Amino acid sequence: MSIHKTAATPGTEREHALALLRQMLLIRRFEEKSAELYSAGKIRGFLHLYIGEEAVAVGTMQALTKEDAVVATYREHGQALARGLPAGKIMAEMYGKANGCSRGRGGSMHLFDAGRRFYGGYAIVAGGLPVAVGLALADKLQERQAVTACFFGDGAVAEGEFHESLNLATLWRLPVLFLCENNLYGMGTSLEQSESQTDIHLKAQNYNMLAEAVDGMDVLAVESATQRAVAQVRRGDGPYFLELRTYRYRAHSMSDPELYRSKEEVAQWRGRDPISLFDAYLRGQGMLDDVELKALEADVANDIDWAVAEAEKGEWEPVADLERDVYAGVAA
Ligand SMILES: Cc1ncc(C[n+]2csc(CCOP(=O)(O)OP(=O)(O)O)c2C)c(N)n1
Ligand SMILES: [Mg+2]
Repeated sequence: MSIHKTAATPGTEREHALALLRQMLLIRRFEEKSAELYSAGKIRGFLHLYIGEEAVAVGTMQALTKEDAVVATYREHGQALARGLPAGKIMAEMYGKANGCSRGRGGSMHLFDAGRRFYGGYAIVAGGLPVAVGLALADKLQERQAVTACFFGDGAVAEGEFHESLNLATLWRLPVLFLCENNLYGMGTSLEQSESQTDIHLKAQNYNMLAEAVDGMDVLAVESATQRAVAQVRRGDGPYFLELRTYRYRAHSMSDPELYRSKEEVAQWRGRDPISLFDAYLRGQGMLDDVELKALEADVANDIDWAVAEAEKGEWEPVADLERDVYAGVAA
């Protein structure tokens, strides 16, 4: 592990490191609260938690600027928070309130914020990849110096859109950063049961792009690999692919009895919890102590309280707006 300062979090090395820790804690506490609110019936529909994968969203996002675009999946609270969407707008969205980032029409799986170039939130597995390729094509044609970062799971590899998107991105030398969150499972199916080649970055290399695997539990490893990859993409020679090896500690969604993996396996990965790992590293460097951690946790808890208050006080969209954004008419 070594700390790199970036434009996203300027300041001293220690300030940068604490900002990374704070972002990971914010995601973790936000999601723990979301699970609680889901059980209380405040959040409905689907809810897919990112707990265990925080280092991926936080580490990658450090290498992006506000001109860059982001496309994510239905497990995207972490990316949205790390991109800077206000926690209150995300929570209000999950409540289905009109002050949510998608006006309460998208819910947990469809967070969106065009102003921050955060283009979803896709419920369809691999659905975001062609969108990312299209965004990058538009940026290239309009000569904007932007990179499109596209997150997707290991499950997306089985979809035709994955292969079509990688192929076109190389062929047209598009500025896409493909970020595969390999958490070893697509719902209840393990990668080993579904793929003949489980080293996913090797598949990407077949499309003639630079690709590598990264320890997705180590926020600093993720950050430095992404910085290298983004620098390469910005050179204009085409896409780059990172396979981020990670693990989700919670079930696939809120209605999953988790019969497909052993408690021992989960415990083993919990031993490499990205937050605990980074906490231990920072203490070893003399950059963190109990007092500092307590202050960070209190600060994050304030943000979560504020987010829930925003969602609680938000209004429901009026019934009169029911047909707003509905484009199809009834045939005469
Ligand atoms: C095209 C399509 N097929 C099936 C589904 C049902 N489905 C929802 S999540 C999921 C698993 C995806 O796993 P992965 O891409 O590894 O992401 P993870 O949930 O592990 O983050 C599946 C099959 C879907 N949403 N879209
Ligand atoms: Mg997966």
